[in-house]
Amino acid sequence: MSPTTECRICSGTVTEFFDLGRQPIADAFREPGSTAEEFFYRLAVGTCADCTMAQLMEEVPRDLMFHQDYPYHSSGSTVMRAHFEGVAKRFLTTELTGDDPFLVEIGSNDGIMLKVVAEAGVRHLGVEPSGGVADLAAAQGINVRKDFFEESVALEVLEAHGRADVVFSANTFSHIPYVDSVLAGIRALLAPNGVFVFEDPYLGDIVAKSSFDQIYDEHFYFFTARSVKNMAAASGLELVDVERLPTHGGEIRYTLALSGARTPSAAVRELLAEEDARGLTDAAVLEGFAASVARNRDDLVAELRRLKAEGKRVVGYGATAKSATVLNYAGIGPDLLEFICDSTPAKQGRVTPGTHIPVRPPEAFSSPYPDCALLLAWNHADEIMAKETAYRDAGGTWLTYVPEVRIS
Ligand code: DWN
Ligand code: SAH
Ligand code: ZN
Repeated sequence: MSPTTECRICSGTVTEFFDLGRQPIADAFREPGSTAEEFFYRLAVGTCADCTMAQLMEEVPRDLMFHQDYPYHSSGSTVMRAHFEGVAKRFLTTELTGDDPFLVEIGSNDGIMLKVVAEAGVRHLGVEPSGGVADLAAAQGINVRKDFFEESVALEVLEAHGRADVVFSANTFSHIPYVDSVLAGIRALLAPNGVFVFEDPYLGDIVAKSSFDQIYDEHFYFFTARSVKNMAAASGLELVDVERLPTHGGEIRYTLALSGARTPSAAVRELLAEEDARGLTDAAVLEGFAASVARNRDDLVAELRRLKAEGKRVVGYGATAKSATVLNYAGIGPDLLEFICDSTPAKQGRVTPGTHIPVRPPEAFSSPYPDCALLLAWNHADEIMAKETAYRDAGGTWLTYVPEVRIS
């Protein structure tokens, strides 16, 4: 019998379909030689028989993940900067054209999106609990409240600033287990015709691409149109639009409105029908995913061992949060991966959680180039390949593991 737990959305029964073992906090990069005890939990994922929501079986306390030293800086990718500039500009010409509009962002990080809204002189507020990244946004003139978004915070924002025309959240709503409080807060905060728009990794893409490393402590939920529709309905909100996005390996931008305020688009109906036809959250499909991930892991370890036996130097590229899952699940340490290069100053000079692989600045990559690079930031492949053409010209190869293990 597979383990079960209670659904965080509807109290139904969640049945586990995949166990990724004992895992550390994905973004807890450590000082080398630190003797402080590492926090570990069991990373496993299941789906609810009633509302279909895919979710983690265990919750990691939020303060252990999101704090002053949270190291992920959204603005580290040029492609993501352009993406969020596009998001902001679209809001500025659609939802934010009324009299003195107001936008709230949940999880504004270093201000990658709000910068554009602030520069346009539009009223805005970011709610961001991680102090270091919140300070980076504030230093650019962006209004930020250092807090976890929840109902009580939403009511204070409402009191101080009035109703919001848009509540936006990227790669954050899926990080928050206590959805009832968040949606109650959003419902109170939204203007009668306001929208809650959020972008998060799509379970349909994770399954199709075997991108199992999207599963880690911060990613508590794995949304589908069906599960989001069910979740929204329970909170007096309605799914009125969906849009597939290429970001982070395949995401969906969901738009919720107050129930009855807007007419759901054809795209919602079409995606629901597509998910039903695929049987996206059926046990057989999810068990097939788990089996293909286990194969993927075995292939990756075999490839790294082969390269090592041939005396080849292999390094990692991009010390992502996702890489904690793949490295710990596959047992890949400094014996197989010499170091990982990463452009984020807060990660450099540290070692990876659980596996203790050194993280070095990008310059380490070329001095001298390795024989092979494991592309851990596979979702930024185009951007990274474009800036590292000299590596391939020098004979270097890329090792990828999503959707399958491949050297190119
Ligand atoms: O959902 C989340 C996403 C948005 O960001 C968070 N829970 C945490 C984080 O996840 P991640 O660390 O897996 O995200 P990325 O965007 O895949 O991380 C890319 C990493 O690679 C960063 O550490 C920066 C680095 N990088 C680099 O060294 N050179 C990135 C690019 C584009 C580069 O050229
Ligand atoms: N929106 C950015 C950041 C994603 S990283 C982007 O798409 O790149 C996730 C962010 O959510 C972190 O900055 C984290 O501090 C923040 N976060 C986590 N829990 C939150 C909560 N309950 N309320 C608001 N922000 C939260
Ligand atoms: Zn449920």
